[in-house]
Amino acid sequence: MTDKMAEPVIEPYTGPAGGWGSARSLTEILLREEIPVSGAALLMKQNKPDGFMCVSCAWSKPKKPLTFEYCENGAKATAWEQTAKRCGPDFFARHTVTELLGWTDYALEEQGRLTHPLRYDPASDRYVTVSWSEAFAEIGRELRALDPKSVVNYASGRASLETSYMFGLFSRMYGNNNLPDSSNMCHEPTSVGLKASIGSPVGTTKLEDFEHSDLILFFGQNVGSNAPRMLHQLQEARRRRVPIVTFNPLRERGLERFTNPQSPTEMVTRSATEISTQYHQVKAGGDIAAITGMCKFLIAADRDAKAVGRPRILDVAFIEEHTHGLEAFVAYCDAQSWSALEARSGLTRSAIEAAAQVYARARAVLGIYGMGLTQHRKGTEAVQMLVNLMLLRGNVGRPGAGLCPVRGHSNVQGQRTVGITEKPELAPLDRIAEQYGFAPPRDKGLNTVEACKGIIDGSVKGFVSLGGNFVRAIPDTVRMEEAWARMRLTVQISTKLNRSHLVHGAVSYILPCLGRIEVDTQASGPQAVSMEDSTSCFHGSRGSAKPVSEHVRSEPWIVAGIAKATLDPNPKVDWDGWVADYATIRRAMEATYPDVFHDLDGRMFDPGGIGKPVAARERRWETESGKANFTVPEGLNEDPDMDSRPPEVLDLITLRSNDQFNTTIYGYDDRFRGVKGTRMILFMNAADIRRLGLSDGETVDLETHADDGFARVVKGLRVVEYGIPVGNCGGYYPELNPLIPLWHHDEQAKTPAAKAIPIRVRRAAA
Ligand SMILES: Nc1nc2c(c(=O)[nH]1)N[C@H]1C(S)=C(S)[C@@H](COP(=O)(O)OP(=O)(O)OC[C@H]3O[C@@H](n4cnc5c(=O)[nH]c(N)nc54)[C@H](O)[C@@H]3O)O[C@H]1N2
Ligand SMILES: Nc1nc2c(c(=O)[nH]1)N[C@H]1C(S)=C(S)[C@@H](COP(=O)(O)OP(=O)(O)OC[C@H]3O[C@@H](n4cnc5c(=O)[nH]c(N)nc54)[C@H](O)[C@@H]3O)O[C@H]1N2
Ligand SMILES: [Mo]
Repeated sequence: MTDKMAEPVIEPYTGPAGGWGSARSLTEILLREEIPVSGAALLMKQNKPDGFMCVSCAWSKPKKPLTFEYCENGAKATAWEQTAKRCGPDFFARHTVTELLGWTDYALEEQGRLTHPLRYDPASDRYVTVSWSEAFAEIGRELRALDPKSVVNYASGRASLETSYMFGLFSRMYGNNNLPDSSNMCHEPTSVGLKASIGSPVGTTKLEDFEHSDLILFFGQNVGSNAPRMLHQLQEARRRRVPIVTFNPLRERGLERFTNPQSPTEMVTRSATEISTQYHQVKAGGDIAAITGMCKFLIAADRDAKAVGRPRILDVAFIEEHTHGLEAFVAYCDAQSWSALEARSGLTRSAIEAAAQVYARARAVLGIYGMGLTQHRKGTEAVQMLVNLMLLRGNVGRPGAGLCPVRGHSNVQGQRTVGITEKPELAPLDRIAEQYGFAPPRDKGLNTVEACKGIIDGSVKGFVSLGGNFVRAIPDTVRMEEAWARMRLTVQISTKLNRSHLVHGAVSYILPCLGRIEVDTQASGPQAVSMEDSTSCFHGSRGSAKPVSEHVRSEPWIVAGIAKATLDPNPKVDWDGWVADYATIRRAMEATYPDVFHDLDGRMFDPGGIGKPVAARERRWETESGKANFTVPEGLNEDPDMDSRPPEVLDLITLRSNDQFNTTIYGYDDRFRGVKGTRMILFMNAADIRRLGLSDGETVDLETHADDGFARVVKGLRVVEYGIPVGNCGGYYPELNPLIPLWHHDEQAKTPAAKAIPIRVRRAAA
């Protein structure tokens, strides 16, 4: 099936982020999902205390929400879930799985919400309807027959704290710690890097810090598309004349200008707030070099100040009392030459110094970052380099200052908090053992990359997915799809049809679940769930839309169903009681994590949420040294092979458009980047286009530069001349995932390095 697409149009976008473009884009999606205007009233409940928490990004929910506390993309995510379209038994009767494999991601999800539990039927090559009891009975039988170590239980980051707690417990009672989640592809370098550097694996910033900050640094996060509600905090900061210094290879519209669609004055006068005051188009993978340059400047300036008795540049008192390792870090910075720093970062010394000068003057600095820092082979070191910069002036653990990793999925951080982790040391296994009277496995489980390796080598035979679209989101798509189909069992708990359902194992189930916006009624009445946002606040969420079908079930109900069918009964785990009343799950969570969830059930609807204790925010450093650590990177490159590449090899950045949520494609426009009607795009610098003998608008193929014996090719991309550094190019995720070798990941956190993939560009054969 082909999508109904107009001829692609590429023309520079001159408008701001937000504004009328945002209002138009939202109207289009409400119409397309056939949502009547009255249905749009649901949006009024989004991110409100006593309403539901947005299913899109994890950005913080304020204490005093705006009348419309949602953004263009959050509203699109709600519309996507609330759609009037249904993907039911008649659809699966009409289409074989082989046929559906030829459909685009867009076309698959556009069929609407899944309505019935489905089992793959090899005889007809179709998914057919089954009863829930049949589904659980066979899944249980299959899981019991498999070695628990050969099964992976993946979570995608959207499911609630309650469901995730049950899912983690199920995995451990079954016998493994194979609990990767989407965080493994996302902010794992944050969890690893921040933990080692400051002792807390999460950001130290709270929403109120935005009101006290006097400088914001922005590294590799595309706020306009991926966390648009943050634009309100940024706009407020700009009104107070707070400078915003951005490092990003692309000039992203949301980081340049914003018109608040909720401000009638701004909309009518078409006025916009300038967001970034300095914009540094760092090369992909050049942040370690850029930040090293800033630190080098600060250290030298501090020496000069000290020599002549002027106020110091470094926060000497903080460093003395709270940090470890400054000396080695200073030696490292001193040893780097400006020419190397310029070459690796792609920025001039004066540009780096300009950023450092603003930083040196600021009292309270926020360091905000996203996938531009984490998705590199040295992603953890890049995160830690930002920490170094912040430590030099004591910008951690005081009002207005702090590290602010912008998390992805709306509960991805919370899933880690309640035990979705392959690292046994991160789960309170002793307490779990005592609480539930069983011996949880103590061996390390599989993370995403290890799970993929296991699927390729055949050691992973079963995969249970709590949401997500794993096979589409991971690297090396072509190799992985082939291996994926060799698994014995694949079970997907999902809301919409996606490619991971179609590249199925021998026994394969799709279990349709309620989304967060829907009413979830159990024995004790309508239920609420909870989640954790990007600033470590827990919030309650209550759905109000009518469930899509009488056959769909809630995520806790489905997890309990699988658990009961698989495990021997355990009198200490009352799966049915939990499902009947989710407050009892919250009480169980509180018993496992008494310091974290004190009275979660009583307080989760408090305006602004309940803050989780974050030690580093209080300047308590839970590290081995007992201090905040300066760390020295192995080298300046975020990819150790960068220097040895032939000149025709470019570093490919995979990006999200303004019209997608991860592998969910809402449409084919990327308004802010001036692209309409296609996603098969390659953004290139004009000089590279000339140098490689290509021209703007031409069709090209890409091949990965790697000598591991695998040809990785994506064909048919249109060259678009774009303001991107020489030597870099950009295109869309997930279409370009077949180009990422599985081994191309962060060395420490194992996050796939999706931001600087070495590729060659070839003119497409005529
Ligand atoms: N609407 C919408 N919202 C989303 C999502 C979505 O797909 N759609 N996804 C959610 C998820 S799971 C996540 S993790 C977040 C992702 O949100 P982001 O962290 O913003 O991730 P990306 O879209 O991958 O874009 C990263 C940015 O980094 C820049 N960049 C690339 N390489 C480098 C580099 O080497 N250095 C620097 N400094 N910058 C670089 C890119 O130009 C881009 O602007 O958003 C979440 N929110
Ligand atoms: N090249 C490249 N690859 C990347 C990235 C990149 O920047 N570049 N980013 C990475 C990142 S940051 C992430 S987080 C991963 C994302 O990887 P995943 O989290 O695995 O993928 P999603 O696309 O978010 O999952 C979409 C599916 O989730 C299901 N779903 C939606 N809502 C619900 C719900 O409420 N409950 C349940 N049970 N299911 C639901 C729907 O069926 C939908 O089809 O991709 C990673 N892959
Ligand atoms: Mo993510």
